[in-house]
Amino acid sequence: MLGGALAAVVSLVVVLAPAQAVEEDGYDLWLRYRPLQQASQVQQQARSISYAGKASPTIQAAIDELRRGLQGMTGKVPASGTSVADGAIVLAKAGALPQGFKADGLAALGPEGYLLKSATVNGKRVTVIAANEDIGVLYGAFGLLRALNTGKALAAIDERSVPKLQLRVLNHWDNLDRTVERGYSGQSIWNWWELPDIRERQYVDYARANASLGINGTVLNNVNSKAEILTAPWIAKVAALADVLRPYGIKVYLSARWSTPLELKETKTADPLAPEVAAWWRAKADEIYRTIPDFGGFLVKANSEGQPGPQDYQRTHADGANMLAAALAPHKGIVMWRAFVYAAEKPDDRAKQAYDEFKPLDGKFAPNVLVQVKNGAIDFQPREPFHPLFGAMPQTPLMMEFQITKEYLGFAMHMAYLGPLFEEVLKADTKQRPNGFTVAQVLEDTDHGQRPTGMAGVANIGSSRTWSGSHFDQANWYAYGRFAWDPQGDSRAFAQEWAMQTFSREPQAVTQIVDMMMRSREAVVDYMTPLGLHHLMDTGHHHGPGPWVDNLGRPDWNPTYYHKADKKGIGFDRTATGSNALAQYAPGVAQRWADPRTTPEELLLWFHHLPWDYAMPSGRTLWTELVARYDRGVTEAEGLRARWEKLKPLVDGRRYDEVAQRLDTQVREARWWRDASVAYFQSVSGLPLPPGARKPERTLEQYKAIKFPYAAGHH
Ligand code: GCW
Repeated sequence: MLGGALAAVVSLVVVLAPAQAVEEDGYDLWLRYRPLQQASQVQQQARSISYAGKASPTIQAAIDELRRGLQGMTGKVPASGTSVADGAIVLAKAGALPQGFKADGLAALGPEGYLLKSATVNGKRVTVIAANEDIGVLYGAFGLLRALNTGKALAAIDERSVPKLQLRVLNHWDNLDRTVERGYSGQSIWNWWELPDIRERQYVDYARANASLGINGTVLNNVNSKAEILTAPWIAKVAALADVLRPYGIKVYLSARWSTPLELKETKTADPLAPEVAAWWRAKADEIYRTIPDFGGFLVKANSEGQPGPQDYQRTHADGANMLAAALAPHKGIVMWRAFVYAAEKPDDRAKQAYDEFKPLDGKFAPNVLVQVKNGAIDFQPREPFHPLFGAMPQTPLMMEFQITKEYLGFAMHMAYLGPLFEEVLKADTKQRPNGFTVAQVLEDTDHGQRPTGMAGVANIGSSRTWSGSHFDQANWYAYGRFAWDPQGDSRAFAQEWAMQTFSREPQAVTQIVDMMMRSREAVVDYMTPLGLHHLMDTGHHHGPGPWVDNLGRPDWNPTYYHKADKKGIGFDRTATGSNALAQYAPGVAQRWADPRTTPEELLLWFHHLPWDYAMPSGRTLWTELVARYDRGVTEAEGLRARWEKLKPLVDGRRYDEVAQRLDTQVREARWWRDASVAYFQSVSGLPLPPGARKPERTLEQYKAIKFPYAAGHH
C-alpha cells in the first residue's frame, strides 16, 4: 500500500516538475499553451497550417495564434503555406473548401460560427477549420486550441459552434484620467494620454483574449461619461484602438454623455426633440464614422444617479434613445440604453423603479436600440432574483448587463467565481410564457429573427500584470465570455476549461480548483448577505460591512433601507402588504414568492419581513439560522484556504503564493463581515447569541469606526 502511494507521489512529481519550475505571473491568461502529454502525437497531426487564399489580418491572426499555441503545446512551430499535406490544419472559408471535404450545414453557422472536423482530403489526414467569414475562422482557431489545451484528441474532433447572441460586449468603466470606477486591477489599460501615437502590445493581447471567447465589442469609457470623449482628439485615440482591435472582430463603442452638445457649448439645449440637438448628434455620428467606419454605437446612462438625460426636458427614455438611434442608423450603429434608473425623489421601492419607467415604453424604441438591463433590480449584489423586466418587454430587444468586476463581492481580494451567479440568472424561469421562458431565452430572442440580441459585462480588466487584479478573477472574465457566446452554458464546465488552461491539466488539481471555484460565490453570499439580504456593504466604496449605515443623503443608499431590521424582525416586504415589487413578476413567479413558505430560502428576506423567531425549514429560528449562515460562510472561506494549501505541489510558486495571500485576506474579512453583522443585528434584535455561537471579536462601535477614505475603485 505504502509503496504504491509513494510511487504515485513520485510519478506525479516527475510529470509535474517542468510546470512547477516556471514562475508565472498570470499575464498569459488562459492562453498559456503549456506542453501536452501527448505532444508528439499532436505534432504529427498538426505539422502545418494551410490557407489557400491571401490571408487577411484576421486570417493572419488565426495562423499566428495556431503557430503560437502549437509551438507551446507540442514544442514545434508548424509550417504555414497553401498546400494541404498529411497532418495539415486547413483553414477554409465557404466557397473555398478543400476538394472532397463535405461541410454540411456550413451556411447555418452564420458569419461568426465555425466547424472543426478531422477528415481525409485527397487521401491526406487533415483537420479542417471551416467558417463563412474570416472571423469564424479565427474563432475556430481558438476553439481548436481550447480543445487541445483541455486534453481533447485532434483525430476525432467534430465540433460546430455558433454564438447565440449577436453583441457580446465588455463595458469598461474607465475614466479619461485612467482611473477606473469600481476597478480593482490597477489603472485603465487604455493609456489615453499616449494614444493615438503609442499602441501598446497589451492591446493586442487584450484582443486575443477576447477573441478567444468570442467577445466582439467593447465600450471603452465609463457610463458616467464625459463630454470630451466625443471631441476630435479623443475620437482619434479611439480610432487607434479600433485599428488594433479590428482584426480580432472587436468593434469599439463609446459611452455618450447625454448633455454633450450643451456642455461643449455647441447647442443651447440637450432636449432630444430640439432639431438643433438631433442635427448635432447626426453630424457627430458622421464625424465618428469618417474616422472609424465600423464604429459600434453608443451606450447611455441617462437620468440615473445624477447623470443628465431626456427627462430633464420632460421627454422619455424612448425619446432620448430614438434620437441617438436615428443619428447612428445610416451607419448601422446601435444604441444600448441602460435601464438602471432610480430617483431619490421617488419614495417607492428602488427595486421597482426600472420596471415602472421602462415597461410602459415597450414597443416605443427604434429598431437599433437595445435596452440594457442589469441581472437584478437593485445592483449587482452577491445574490439577487432576476430582474422583472426580463420577459416583460416583448416588443423590445433586451440585453443583459452583468458585472464582472466584483464591486459587491470583495473586490479582487476575495475568491468568488461568478459562473454560478451568471448561470443562476440565465436559467431562471420568468414564466412569462406558458411553457416557461428563461432569462437566457429572453436574451436569445429566437422568435424575432433579425432583432439585435446581446450581453454586456462590466470589465474587471486593468493594467495589473494579472489583468484582473487576481489570478482567479480572470475566470470571471472567461466565464462571462463563454456565457455571452452561449447563455445556456454550464458554469462548472467553463470553470473546468479555464482551470485546465490556466493552471494545470493534472486531474487532481483540476478537481480541487473547480470545486473551490464552484463553492466560492455561495461562501461570499453567506458571510456578507445570507438569506436574501442585500446592499449591506459600507458606504460609497462598498468594501466591508456597513449594515448600520442610515445617514446618507438618499434613503435608498442606506443599508438600513434594505434590511429593515428592528426589534421585531428583519427583511424587505416586497409582497402586497409591502412595496408589492412582486407584482412586477409573472403570476407563476409572483405567487410562489408571495408566501415565505414557498420562497426559496436564498431569497427569503429579499421579499419578506419576518419575525426573528420565524421557524425556518431547518427547525431553527430565523435569528439562529442567520447566525448559522454567517458561520457557514466563514467556515467555507477557511475551507478555500485549506484546500489551496493542498494544491501547493501542483501549482507554480509565484501564483500559489499570490493566491494564498488573497485567501488569507478573505478568511480574515469573512470573519470581520460575520462578526460585525452579528454584532449589529444583535444590537437591533436584542436577542442573545444562539447557544454555541462565537462572540464577535470586537464591539459594534469598533466595527462602525472602521473607515476607508482611499478604497480602490471609488472616486
Ligand atoms: O453599481 C453602481 C455603482 C456605480 C455605477 C452604477 C451604474 C457606473 O456603485 O459606481 O456607476 O452602479 O451601474 O451606473
